[in-house]
Amino acid sequence: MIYKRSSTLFAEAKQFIPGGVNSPVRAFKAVGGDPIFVKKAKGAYLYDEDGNRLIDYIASWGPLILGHAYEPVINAVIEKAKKGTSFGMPTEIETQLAKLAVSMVPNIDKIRFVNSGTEACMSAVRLARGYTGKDKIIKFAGCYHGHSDSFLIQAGSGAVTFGSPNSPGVTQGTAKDTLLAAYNDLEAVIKLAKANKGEIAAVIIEPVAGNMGCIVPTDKFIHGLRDLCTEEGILLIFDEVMTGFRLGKGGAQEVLGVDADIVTFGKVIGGGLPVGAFAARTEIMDYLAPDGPVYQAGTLSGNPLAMSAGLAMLNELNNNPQVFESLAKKTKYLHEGLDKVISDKGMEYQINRFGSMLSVHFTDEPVVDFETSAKGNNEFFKKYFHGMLAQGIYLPPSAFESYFLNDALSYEDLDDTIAALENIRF
Ligand code: HOZ
Repeated sequence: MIYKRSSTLFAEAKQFIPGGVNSPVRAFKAVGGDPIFVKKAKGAYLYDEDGNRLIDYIASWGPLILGHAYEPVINAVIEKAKKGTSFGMPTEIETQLAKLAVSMVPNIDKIRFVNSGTEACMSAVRLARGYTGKDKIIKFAGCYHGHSDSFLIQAGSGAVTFGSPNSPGVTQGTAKDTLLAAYNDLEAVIKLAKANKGEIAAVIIEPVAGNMGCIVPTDKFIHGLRDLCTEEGILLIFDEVMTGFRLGKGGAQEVLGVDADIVTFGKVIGGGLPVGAFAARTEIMDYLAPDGPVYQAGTLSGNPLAMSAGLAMLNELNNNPQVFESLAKKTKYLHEGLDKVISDKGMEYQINRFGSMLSVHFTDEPVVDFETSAKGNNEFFKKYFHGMLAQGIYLPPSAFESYFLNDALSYEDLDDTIAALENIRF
């Protein structure tokens, strides 16, 4: 496949946009080469500026769970746009989406819409601090909760891809309130809670991590966190930006059987438009302005186009919950196919999977946290990524990102993907 026009467009973009991209991981720095510029997409396929068709495994990093340009979502947005694109005033559709989301997700009574997952997590932590009257938070190395200051401490995703998990520009003052533990290490969290007794507002976690590859929590860890938070009066925040409305109707809370105190959303809840949200029980949410003292606001929050995409998407998922099973089956099929091919090649590797999230790691050790994820052989990963790309398969361009399958993928697409791997020489 030829990617000439993409390279030309990238060279031009670099003159006017830092690094040529508006989100670092898109720049392909972790895998080398020039990024692909997309012209359009439909169903499971991306069509790039050079006229290539690619089977897509990132689905815009998660939102497009039913495939690209999904008709009910597109039609809802078009109809809404004809009536105006932004008012900065309340609209009925915000309540419709709120009502539906609250009915699908366990343990939440009210939800506030924002524009991105970053905003959702940033606001959730502010709310937790205001509600508890405490300052410190605990996060996990390799978990990514967006790019607000408190979270850029051992952050996953693009931050760690570029070797800057701690960003300049985050003050010592901010950093000192973020305590760090390793994922799946309950003892470490217990120690932090004891050493900082009465000072911790919240523990924030990706309940299934997707920003250091896909990492699954052990039962002991995730249930232990819940118990610890309850005992210590700490709020447990589930960052379900990736997992919400993807692992099941009720997200990771439902699938793992653990109740969080505050839940954040993004991606699927916006159906491919910029939406984030955070939600909790009434007593916590009523701490938010205008009812409570914790301030949070935004001109484009609850934007009608974004709400219409989110509502159409959640309606589809709510009415057809078998989609989650279908996706999990397809992901298992892909996992087993890749597994067989890589093991036949005699390589050291791990494949992690949960629901419709998956990641491939070239290491002999089980990948259970950031440290074990970082041991992956990036030279093999680069060969794998470019070998697949050359055959029209678009994978996340970093070993620290998860695949997000979409239900438009056919078994033939999955077979083509597995066959493509067979052709790669490492
Ligand atoms: N690191 C983001 C996903 N985990 C990438 C988002 C993007 O580049 O669009």
